Amino acid sequence: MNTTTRDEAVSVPIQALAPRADFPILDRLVNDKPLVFLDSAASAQKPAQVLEAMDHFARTSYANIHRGAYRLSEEATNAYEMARKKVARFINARSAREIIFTRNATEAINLVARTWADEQLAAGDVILLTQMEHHSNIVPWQLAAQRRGARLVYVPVLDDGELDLAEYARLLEQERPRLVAVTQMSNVLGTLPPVAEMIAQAHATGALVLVDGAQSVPHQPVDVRALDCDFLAFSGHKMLGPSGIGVLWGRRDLLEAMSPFLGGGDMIREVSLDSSTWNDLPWKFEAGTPAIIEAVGLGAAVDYLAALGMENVHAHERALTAYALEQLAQVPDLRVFGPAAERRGGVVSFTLGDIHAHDLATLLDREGVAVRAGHHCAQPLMERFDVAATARASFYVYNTSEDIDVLVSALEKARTIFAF
Ligand code: 7TS
Repeated sequence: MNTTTRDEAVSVPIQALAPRADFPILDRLVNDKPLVFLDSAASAQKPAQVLEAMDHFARTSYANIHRGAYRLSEEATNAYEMARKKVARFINARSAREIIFTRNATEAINLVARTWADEQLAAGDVILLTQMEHHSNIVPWQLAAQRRGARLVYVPVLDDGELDLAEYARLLEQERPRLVAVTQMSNVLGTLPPVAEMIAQAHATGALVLVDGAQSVPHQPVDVRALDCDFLAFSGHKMLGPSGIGVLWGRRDLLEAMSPFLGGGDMIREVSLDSSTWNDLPWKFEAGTPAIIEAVGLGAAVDYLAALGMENVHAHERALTAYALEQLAQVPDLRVFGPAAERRGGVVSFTLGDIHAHDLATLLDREGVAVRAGHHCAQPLMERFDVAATARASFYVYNTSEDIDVLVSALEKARTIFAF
């Protein structure tokens, strides 16, 4: 147990992992205070390298893709497909054909729910979820279950914020689910469920596994071959890339067997008035003009993260989280949710006395500190912990221990304003 006091800890500050100068927005003031951005779990800030890659592409090579023989279209197509290759390498996919660009993680999960689930599930089949899922990994399955007459079963969350893994094993045996859909990191608790083991267990009972990587892919090495998952969903905007682009990775045989999600241009091979045939992977799932500029930005974000090293990103956030938990423990009346530092990613949810989380976030904003407040799109988890809302600080490559010091001072100020 680290017994460093706050003053001692400040003497060995944790520097940002990425050069802060790469992130122009971090220079701005908010309410006349320097911005302290602690909401990267909602969406991350963008380095100049990403902004410049998109700007350069739009200024020099932009055209619609897969559209014929002229030079610009060819350059744009190459740039778009190069981004796909970078993403494939980033998660160690066997082939770029397994990478489907979507709008975000939410759309990636909906794609699987609308195609694989609608085609494969029969009445009475079970989808196994967990109580810590984001609404994006609950609602699409509710809709699919309604369409197919399937049932949803949830793995409970323990008081310490961990999944009840004994119950998981029991539910696999008892319910024999067709699909397990689980987050690799809770966006509220920071919990890192042992997904590799969970996937092996699920496969042993014949279930497929979709991993919600929205909070994991941006923050730790994720290798789809080592994990041996069947689907992985994540969003560009949480990993230093632009909004408007996300990824579904899927096992090639599964993707080949699935029907298209949306119909339209680019996803077809041939269209007659009565019927159509489908394009090859991955284009079968990319109807219409995709997020071309954003794909280039995502490719640049992947380059940026790969250069930092995902092991380093993870270690940096673990250090910040350990420091934050230590410091927050010294704020009276502050309740932190979730596991110990060594068992979580860079997310800390908390309440302070009975101050409403939104009021707390507003007070913190006055000090320039941006945190998210609310149910974090995880209402079942809020209910599990019997709270309406929490405030949440989350960390990324540009955060420092000084950011956490500012947060803690702002929380102390909030306490005095509410005069506990
Ligand atoms: N899954 C998890 C675990 C998430 O945290 C989020 C977004 C999503 C899926 C959906 O991602 P999207 O890009 O499709 O919206 N989480 C949050 C959050 O915690 N605060 O804002 C968005």
